[in-house]
Amino acid sequence: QVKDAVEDVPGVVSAKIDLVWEPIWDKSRMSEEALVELGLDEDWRSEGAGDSSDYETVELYLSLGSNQGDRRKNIEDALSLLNIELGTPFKAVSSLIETDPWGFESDEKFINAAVYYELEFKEGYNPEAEGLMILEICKSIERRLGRTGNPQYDEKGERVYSDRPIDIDILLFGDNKIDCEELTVPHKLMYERDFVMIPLKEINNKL
Ligand code: PH2
Ligand code: MG
Ligand code: MG
Repeated sequence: QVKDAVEDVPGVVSAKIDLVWEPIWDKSRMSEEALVELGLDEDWRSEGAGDSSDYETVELYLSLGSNQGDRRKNIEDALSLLNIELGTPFKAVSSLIETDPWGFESDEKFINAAVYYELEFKEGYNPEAEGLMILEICKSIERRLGRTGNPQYDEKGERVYSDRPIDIDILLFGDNKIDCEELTVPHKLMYERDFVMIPLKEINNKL
């Protein structure tokens, strides 16, 4: 179990926060009328899925982190919104672990988690375009949950981190390699970060 696995990992305070995930507005539980009213009736991701063979399933792994405000609620809200925006409920979510800030000084500890989705894309889809679409979904949810400001860099061009209500990062998007200005997949630093890898391996220990 994760709880045993993380005990000796530096920086990981505890894995004893279990996720109580009560969907606030889980699409699958809403009536057709409610979906239409909220404009959620059209599944932009799973459109056409299941009825034809020219769609493929692509595995998406995301990392979630919060060290400001009601951290657990921020993570749960992010999951609810991701389910809606990605058009499908997640297939797996990790435990929530509490971790020390990595790469910057802060008194506010993080709660971190990982989540796994299976998305349907038309064969021959453009990974970069779809990756950027997913990135925009993540960014818009971050803003909606109160994240403000743009990424900051020091004189050397290194990223300077700060406290945040929510951070949603794309870790893996199928086998796709994306390297453009806005997005690098697989996530550049994921394998160096216990706060990413512990929840991720809990979902899939082959990663
Ligand atoms: N995210 C960062 C920088 N440092 N440290 C922890 N413990 N958890 C995070 O999610 C995290 C971090 C940049 O996104
Ligand atoms: Mg991050
Ligand atoms: Mg980020």
